[in-house]
Amino acid sequence: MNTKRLSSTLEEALSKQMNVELYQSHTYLAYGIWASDNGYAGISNFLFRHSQEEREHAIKFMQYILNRGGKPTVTALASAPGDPQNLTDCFNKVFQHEVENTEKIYRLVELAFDEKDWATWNFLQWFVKEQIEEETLAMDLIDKLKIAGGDKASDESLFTLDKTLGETPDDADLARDATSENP
Ligand code: OFO
Repeated sequence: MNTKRLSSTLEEALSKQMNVELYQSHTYLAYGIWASDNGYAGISNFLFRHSQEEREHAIKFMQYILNRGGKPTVTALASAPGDPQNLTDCFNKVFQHEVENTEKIYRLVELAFDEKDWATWNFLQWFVKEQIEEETLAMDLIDKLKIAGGDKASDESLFTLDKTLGETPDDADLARDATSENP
């Protein structure tokens, strides 16, 4: 009896996204190594944690495909992108990676919608919310660096920024959780 509850198109697309998440993990690992090598212990800690999160995203896709009777495929990963030129470049690239990933998630949502596969559509909503958080987090990185003085930041403000990012939580506050007392 066929117990597969996913179309082959969605099975393949979700499996592809699992590998995209692994590549994101790969990328942040590489950026974390670059940051650590440049003496930014806090920023590298932030990026390593983020790399772990991306791996967890891949596991969610893997598990969902398996739960629906499909079989994901782990493919070869491309090399991680080269080292960023500086912190501004690093944070801009993190933001860019997240925006590109959001677009991929939206395409999957569209596909699930077109197929009227509401289980998959529902599964993907977790990722839609997650991407709002991740884009917010990446924008915060850019803002914090700008306030510290960007590429011309003093050693002292870079030291503080690095320390702050080492302690920054993995989740960003979302608009839906804001209240008038705590906007
Ligand atoms: Fe940073 O994104 Fe996964 O989904």
